[in-house]
Amino acid sequence: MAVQIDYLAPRGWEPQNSDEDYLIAYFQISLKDGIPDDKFMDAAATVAAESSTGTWTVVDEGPNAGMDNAEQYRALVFDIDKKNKRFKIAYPANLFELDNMSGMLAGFAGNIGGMKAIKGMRLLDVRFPKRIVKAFPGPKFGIQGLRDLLGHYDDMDDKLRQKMPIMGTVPKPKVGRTAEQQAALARTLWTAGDNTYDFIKDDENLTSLPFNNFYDRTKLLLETQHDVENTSKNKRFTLLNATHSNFEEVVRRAEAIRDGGGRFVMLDVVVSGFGTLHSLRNEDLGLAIHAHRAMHAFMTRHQQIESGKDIVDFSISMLVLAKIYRMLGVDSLHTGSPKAKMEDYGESEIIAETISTDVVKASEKDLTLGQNWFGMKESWPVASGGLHPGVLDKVVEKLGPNIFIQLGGGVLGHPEGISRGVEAALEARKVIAAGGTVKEYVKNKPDSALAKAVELWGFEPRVVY
Ligand code: RUB
Ligand code: CA
Repeated sequence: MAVQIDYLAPRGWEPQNSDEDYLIAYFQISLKDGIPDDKFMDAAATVAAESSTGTWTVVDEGPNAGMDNAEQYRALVFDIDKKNKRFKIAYPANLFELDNMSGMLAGFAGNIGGMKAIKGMRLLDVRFPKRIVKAFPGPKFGIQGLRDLLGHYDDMDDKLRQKMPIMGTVPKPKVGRTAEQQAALARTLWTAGDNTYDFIKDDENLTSLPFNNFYDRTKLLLETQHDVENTSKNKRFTLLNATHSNFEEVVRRAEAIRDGGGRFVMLDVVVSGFGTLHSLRNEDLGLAIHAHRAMHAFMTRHQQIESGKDIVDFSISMLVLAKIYRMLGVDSLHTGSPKAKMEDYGESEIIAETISTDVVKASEKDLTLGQNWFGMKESWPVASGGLHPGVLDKVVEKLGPNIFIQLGGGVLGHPEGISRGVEAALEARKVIAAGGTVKEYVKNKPDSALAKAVELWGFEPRVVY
């Protein structure tokens, strides 16, 4: 781990004007068995070296070696927490090509994952400086923009409207329906209850299949959407999955959505890659972008983060990915729902806050450096996975009203059928907006669709194993 430039900041050093001049990354590492703890500082310095201007050994320092720039643009380790083996690294912003996410990631989240002296490493968070935030497009619509697109609740006063999440369903079985059957389901969802259900969304593995072709589905669903809109006050969203490994086909699909009068294109952003998302956003087709995040767990999942023990795997937090996706321009992003996954330490709350507000404070408890977005539009957090009407007040309490709530099984599995499932979800939404609780409501209305949902599923989310 010999390095000739000093990558450790002097004791007590903090970056000045950090949001102007530095990208800050926050790491936790553990050392390989057999490597003594006093090598921790060397390991941290090597992370900074390898991810900025250095390498693992002393190299030629001759007149053409670029040592001056290497010194000037080097990253510095600071704020070291030896107990938890956490540290921060300050990268001078100009070490990076400001509008190139792939290039940046190859630095601060690149080769360092292969360091042999390290047993586990997690990139906990990254705080992007103003000039990098400003170099990216961000979401096209943001919180208010999507509410406007829906023309939602025109007859209600604005206050009530701001208290209501946007609600919709992913068909289950996740693959099975033909395009015609999916359009029929959309009509059922949109016309149930008081006709205010907002969206239907493709599931991640429904792309263009022999029995459910993307272009047929797009045409039929958007026709159904427009038909329903003609007879009700509210606009609707159809989140059509344009994901394809060929970017030209992604654009063709997005154009078909635009030409059919759609408002949203869905992209599975992890499997598609950062470049595809950035480029799709730059096509600026007038569509909002919905981000599903299948495969993220292969990057973000970890063990023992809070236990005080050594971490044993290599990962990048969902918080980091979520910040990147906001910068690249998603209008809505799956961010998890409280308690619905096996591990839960409040991560979905901090991620939701981070993508949907302008200034997020740093917090040691949440393992976040915070973020100033300098006016970039917000992305809507999508709470999904194991949700049902009985739990919605808790979800809104934790995540706030500016969220998408996706209920797949939690609507389609209602004991009295799909329409009653929608009714139950809409009842829950109204109760919450009025400041009530689901518990109270079902006590007073034991025959309501919501009460029947609660009889089956209770008041807690279903843990998705
Ligand atoms: C949920 C569903 C979504 C997952 C994705 O269905 O199909 O794909 O929520 O996971 P259901 P995440 O409502 O029946 O559980 O939201 O964590 O990315
Ligand atoms: Ca799914």
